[in-house]
Amino acid sequence: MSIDVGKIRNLAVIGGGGAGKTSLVEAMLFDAKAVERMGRVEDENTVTDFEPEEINRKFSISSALAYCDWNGHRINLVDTPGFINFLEDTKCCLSAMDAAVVVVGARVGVKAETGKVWQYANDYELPRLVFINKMDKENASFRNAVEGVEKSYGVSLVPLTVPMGEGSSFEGVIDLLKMKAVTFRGGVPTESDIPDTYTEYAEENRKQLIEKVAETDDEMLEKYLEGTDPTEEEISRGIKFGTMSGTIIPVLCGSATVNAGIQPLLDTILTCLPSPSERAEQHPTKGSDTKSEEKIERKPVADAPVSLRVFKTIADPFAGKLTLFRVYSGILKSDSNLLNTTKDRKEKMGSMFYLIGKKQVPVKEIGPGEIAAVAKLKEAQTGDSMSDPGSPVLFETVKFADPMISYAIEPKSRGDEEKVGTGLNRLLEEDPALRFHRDAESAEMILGGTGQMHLEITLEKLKRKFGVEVVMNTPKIPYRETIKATATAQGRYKKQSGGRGQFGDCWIKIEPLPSGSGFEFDNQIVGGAIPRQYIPAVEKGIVEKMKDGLIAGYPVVDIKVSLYDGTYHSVDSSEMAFKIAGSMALQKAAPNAKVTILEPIIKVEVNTPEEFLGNVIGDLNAKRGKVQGVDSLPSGVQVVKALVPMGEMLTYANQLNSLTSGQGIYTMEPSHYEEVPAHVAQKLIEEKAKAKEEG
Ligand SMILES: Nc1nc2c(ncn2[C@@H]2O[C@H](COP(=O)(O)OP(=O)(O)O)[C@@H](O)[C@H]2O)c(=O)[nH]1
Ligand SMILES: [Mg+2]
Repeated sequence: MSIDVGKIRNLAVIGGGGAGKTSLVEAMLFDAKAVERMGRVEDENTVTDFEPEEINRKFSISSALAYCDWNGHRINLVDTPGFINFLEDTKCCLSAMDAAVVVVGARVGVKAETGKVWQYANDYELPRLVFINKMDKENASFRNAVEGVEKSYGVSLVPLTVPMGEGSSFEGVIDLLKMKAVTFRGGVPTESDIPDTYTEYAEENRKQLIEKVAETDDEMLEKYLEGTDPTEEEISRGIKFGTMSGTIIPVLCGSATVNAGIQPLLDTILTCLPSPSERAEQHPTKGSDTKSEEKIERKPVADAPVSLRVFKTIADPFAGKLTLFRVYSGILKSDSNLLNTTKDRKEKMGSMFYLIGKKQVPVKEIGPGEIAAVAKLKEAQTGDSMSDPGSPVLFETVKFADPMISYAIEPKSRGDEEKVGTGLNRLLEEDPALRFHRDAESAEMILGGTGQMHLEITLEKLKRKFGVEVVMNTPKIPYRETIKATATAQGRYKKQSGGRGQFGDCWIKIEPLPSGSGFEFDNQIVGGAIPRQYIPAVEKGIVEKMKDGLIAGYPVVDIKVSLYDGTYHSVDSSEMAFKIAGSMALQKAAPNAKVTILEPIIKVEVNTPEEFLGNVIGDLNAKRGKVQGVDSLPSGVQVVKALVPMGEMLTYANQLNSLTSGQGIYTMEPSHYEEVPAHVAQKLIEEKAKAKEEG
């Protein structure tokens, strides 16, 4: 029997690296008796950090699933990575969930990475709770952490629990709905009356809670202002309604590692976050019928054709591939035949499981709104839709960011090229942020990803899973070329000795276009100076030449080419000849067009304690960066925003580490292209010339 859709909660646990997501999932699983023992990240035995690369580094690299049952409900959890290098996976898993729990450390508060995942949750319009974790840590401050979230994301949080004491005097939480104290002794929670010392504090906070809830409903607010408090039921309903519509974001607090404040969190997940059907009412699952091409919606009901979407793939060289998916409609039975609508291929669903970390729990039927895994699918990849072949539906999918950085790689021992290729292609299946290709010209293997650390870990996995060692060579910066002046030129290709001749002749004008415009081709030939059938050939020749670059071998962008004159020969002219003429014309126009090189500029956000602010800014300036502004968070953390050339940021992770004694973190995203300074341009042109000489 599949699980009643009204009794399911699907949520991702998200937040910055080190906030305590993995520990929080562990505590929830333990309290709900899904595991017998509570593991610790330090002891390398948590349920959701099980890959060797995660265990060694003591942080999550890849999302992991788990589930528990609480008060007759099934809670499906995804523990996600928080580190900037691994957020594409987080983004994709979030797309399959109905809600998020955002974990924030009570001492450190929000970080640059928290902002990223918060934005993803906004993009999917996900209802969310905030959990302020690590209340037991020295210098923990519930208020600072809450204010940090409110100020950074422009929201107002509504505390449902507040701490009793902070840091070493932290003894538990007050549940403001039940008006009870929940303390913990040796990890066991005990509910009791609120101690006298905390009564006033509890009442004050409850009053604020009621006010904020009343504000969500005119009728309730009117009654409240007249002196009638809303009933318990009205409060609960108000919070749920507010959370679902995003007007309220509840916040709770506690400590994952001492198991404090976790049960109120589990309760709140049931009462405030939506079931798959509630979510679907507000946020329907949209797709298109691949037969009729009509836009359709799929509702999470049992009595409907099956449809699902794959949100993650795990590659295992021995056990084969695991495909993680969510069923959006109908009941999926093992061994049924489905159509992969993304690939238009049929596939049989073999044996299916629920996952709790790496443990697989076999299951025969998966109902609507449920999350599960299936082994050894051949075709299915992350993002694919699958459905009943009779009612094919293709769901909207997640768009992944382009890689931030690429390196040329090569196997340590010659002859391992094929092994590297096969292994990496398998890893590509499980990692949507990874890109791998062979450069057509140099035949080099190019590996692209979110940062140096991402690629290093990928190569570590390649070695562990596929037994082949690889070294990273020079990073590839995606420079571009463009022009700054208008120029005209003739391209004339003539070969008329012996056999059939070749003749093509064209005149072009090239002009700069605004940044980001790409390429425009304007055919101004009138009166047949070049016959119509040869004009596309001229354009083709120009486009090919643009790919090769004009001065340093980088693709040319943002130019307009007008073809305005030419001549032809009735026998010797051919498409080939005009293509060559087009490419010659562009090369000949180059010297007068002031060709320059553009470099990618990256938007960087650095978080650092105040004492290192000077170091960080000085270093960004030395990297030709432009600091746009500095904000400070309530926790004292300084947020520096800057625009910096990508070429200067390749090893920033390590540099920031030493600039800030390991306390700084950063996020990056591509911004735009800018002209490189003359000395950099010179260097790139020389490199190209040298590469040409060496052949
Ligand atoms: N003192 C204290 N440490 C915690 C708490 N939660 C997590 N930690 C520690 O913080 C570190 C990061 O925790 P982890 O769960 O891996 O964070 P994640 O990166 O968000 O998954 C680990 O050393 C945990 O033991 C907490 O509530 N109190
Ligand atoms: Mg983790």
